[in-house]
Amino acid sequence: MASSLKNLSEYSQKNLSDISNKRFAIVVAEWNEEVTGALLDGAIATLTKEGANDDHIVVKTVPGSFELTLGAQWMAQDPKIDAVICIGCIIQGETRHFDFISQAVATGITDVSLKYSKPVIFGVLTPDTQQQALDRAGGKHGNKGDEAAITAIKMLGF
Ligand code: DLZ
Repeated sequence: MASSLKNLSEYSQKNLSDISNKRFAIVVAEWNEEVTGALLDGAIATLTKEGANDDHIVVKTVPGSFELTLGAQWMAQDPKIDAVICIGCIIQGETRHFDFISQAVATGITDVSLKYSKPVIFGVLTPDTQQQALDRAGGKHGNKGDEAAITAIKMLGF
């Protein structure tokens, strides 16, 4: 009966779970550093605001988004790490690099998450232009690094 159905909001977490004992790894791509650096700042600020201990956040860089998957795997295989956040920015170019890298990273991150049965968050922007990326890295559309951090916290409270 429609009247007995709950609204989705009744199932979702009312408050984010306690993360003071959780350990996070953030893997960040150096390509498009202006964007990924801002996303990283957003992710760290949000984790800290939500109660993560500074000492429980480890940050590692990789050269480009293509390398995020292996970096995520190296972090996820550490039993002390509870969640991994991958941050990258792949800008649509004139070559097919964009398609290959985006597809590989999305699939790779999913595989790592399932392999280690822990949240591995896809904090990767795939905009057409650098301006669109900046708009989502602390600009007019907010900071997707914040959202990646919130996603990790929500998954830890599953
Ligand atoms: C090669 C390349 C290109 C063309 N564009 C991007 C990009 O927009 N964003 C990004 O994170 N990385 C890019 N890369 C680098 C690849 O991710 C990777 O580092 C190299 O192909 C070496 O494996």
